[in-house]
Amino acid sequence: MSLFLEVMNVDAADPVSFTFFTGYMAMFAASVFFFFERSRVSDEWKTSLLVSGLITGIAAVHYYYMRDYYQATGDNPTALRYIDWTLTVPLMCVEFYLITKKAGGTMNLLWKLIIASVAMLVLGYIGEAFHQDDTSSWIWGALSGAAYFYIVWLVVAGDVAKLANNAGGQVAKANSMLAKFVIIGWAIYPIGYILGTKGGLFGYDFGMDAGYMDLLYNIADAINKIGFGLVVYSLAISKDNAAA
Ligand SMILES: *C/C=C(C)/C=C/C=C(C)/C=C/C1=C(C)CCCC1(C)C
Repeated sequence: MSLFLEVMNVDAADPVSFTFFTGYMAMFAASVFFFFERSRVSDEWKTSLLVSGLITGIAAVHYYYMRDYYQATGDNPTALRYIDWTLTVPLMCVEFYLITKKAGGTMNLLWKLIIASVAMLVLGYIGEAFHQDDTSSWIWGALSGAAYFYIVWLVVAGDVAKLANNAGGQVAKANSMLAKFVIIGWAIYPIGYILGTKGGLFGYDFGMDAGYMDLLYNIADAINKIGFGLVVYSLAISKDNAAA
């Protein structure tokens, strides 16, 4: 067992290393699932399942490299992490667009979601990559948080929610599930940011190892990326949407 794990470049006693490895496997398996199931859903949902598989697939590739980076250096693979997010979070916005499209979801709304998510990530990256050791990291975190709350507002009460509620039925249900992921699942990231940043919250040092940031990010990624895909999948196979 331990030899196997050494060969695989995983330290089983280190929860960060371990979750990089299991995260990689989980993302990979989820992609296989979404790609195969794609052929089973009606035409109108095929793009949604493709996007779900791309989200977990892109994450799987990044996890493969992030695990190695962490194992070799013991540091946060910050750049790889943010490249992953900058590709996958806009794709999660595309999922919102696709489920509300029939009820009138516009490209304009999609762009609002994408721009807000990219702003959230760029501001967070600046805080993490350049200010992790100084107190101004909280300013970047707060600016990033403002973009995050704008997304929360869009999906809970703004245009995304309105469109989904107009569509009603399974679409409204799926949107409120996805919104819960955004409110609860996505909130894990700023917690990781605060705990992993020295002097990150109003100058208070939580004294946590930077590795805890990655541990929380890894757990959140698995919940959010696979969870989002599964919500969309259950919408696609729900009775309302059974292939005609
Ligand atoms: C698959 C990856 C996902 C869903 C990543 C989501 C990331 C966030 C919601 C990050 C949010 C942050 C803040 C709200 C403030 C601090 C900086 C961030 C970037 C960690």
